[in-house]
Amino acid sequence: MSGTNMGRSSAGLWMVGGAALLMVGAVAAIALTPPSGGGSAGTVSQEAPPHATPQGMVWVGGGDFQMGSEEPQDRTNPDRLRADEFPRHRVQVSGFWMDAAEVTNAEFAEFVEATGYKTFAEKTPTRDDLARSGLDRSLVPDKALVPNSLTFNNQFDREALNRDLPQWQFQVWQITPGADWRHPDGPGSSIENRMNHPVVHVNWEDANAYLEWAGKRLPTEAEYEYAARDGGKDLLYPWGNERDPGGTAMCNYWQGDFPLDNKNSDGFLTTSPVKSFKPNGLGLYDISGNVWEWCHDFFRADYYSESPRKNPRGPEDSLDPDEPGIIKRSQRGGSYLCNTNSCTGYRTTARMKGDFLTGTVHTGFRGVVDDAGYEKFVAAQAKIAEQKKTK
Ligand SMILES: [Ca+2]
Ligand SMILES: [Ca+2]
Repeated sequence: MSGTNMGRSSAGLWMVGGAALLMVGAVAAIALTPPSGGGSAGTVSQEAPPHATPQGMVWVGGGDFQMGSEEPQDRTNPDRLRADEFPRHRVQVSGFWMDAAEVTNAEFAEFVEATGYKTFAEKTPTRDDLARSGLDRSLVPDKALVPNSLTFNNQFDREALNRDLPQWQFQVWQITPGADWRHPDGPGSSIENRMNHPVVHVNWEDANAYLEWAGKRLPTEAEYEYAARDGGKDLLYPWGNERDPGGTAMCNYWQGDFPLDNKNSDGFLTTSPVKSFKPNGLGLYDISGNVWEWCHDFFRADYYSESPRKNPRGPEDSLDPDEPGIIKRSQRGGSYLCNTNSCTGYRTTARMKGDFLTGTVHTGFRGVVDDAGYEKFVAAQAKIAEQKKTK
């Protein structure tokens, strides 16, 4: 979106007026720090997969790469680089398989049918439920105690929109009772014609529940960035170093002035069917754009200065300077609401964070499997196939 994937628990969302918006804290300023490590891009691996590559997945051979952003020559910062992308540091990633596409509504429906699973957004939360994300339960208003999720408010007040406020993006988001994965835009909407679109309104726990069933897991942030960079290459975007080569949008993002004017030159105002755009060199579709994707890691804006070199799995706890008390997990890749005047999340190095209990209309996920988890994956898939047969 918008610079911040806040949580349902964000105070700004249920308090009216600028004062509430200011309560959520200052936007992280770009404090450009010198890159550490420096040097060239990593070595691209030719490592072969240790087992047959599962259907619908691609092999990402392990290797070594420079994670994060290089300090730009130009301090006007046209790409809206954020302080959490620094310092650039060397990371080694072991090989893994990654879903070629975001998990779709059709795939999520299969999981729900097999297990009866109910997502967080479909259940009536208590104050204690919502407080699990770190929110002071006394701040939860009654109106949040109904099944709900976050949607983009197309009807926002254009006159009142003030983009000089910190976290101004909160002004175009709303808690929508009845919004969930089957009703992406709220009651009355449906996924009937969107079965091949990415599933949305799933929180971090919902994503993990699906992946546990499928014998997969969420990618770490390092795995995600390494894969988006086509195996650790020095790329600003998954397809190269130019955003719109030949004037063509290479992923589903927002063209025009967010949130006032969507020129829609890529043809999709909201989600697109997965695989509507060309994949990157590894065969990964929508690894930028369409919907944000949950990663395994807790989010900490300062993690890159202490990240271990080999297979980093994120910090022990989260710290988002924008909302310090809220427990957040990392997200990657940007969405159909990203543009140069909002978050530029489609860049390979762009990081995002979300309250782990809150799904949104533009957040989904995909799974990965590694060598250590391969047997578990095979067993899970065999169980799914067996259950299908007995139906
Ligand atoms: Ca679009
Ligand atoms: Ca995506």
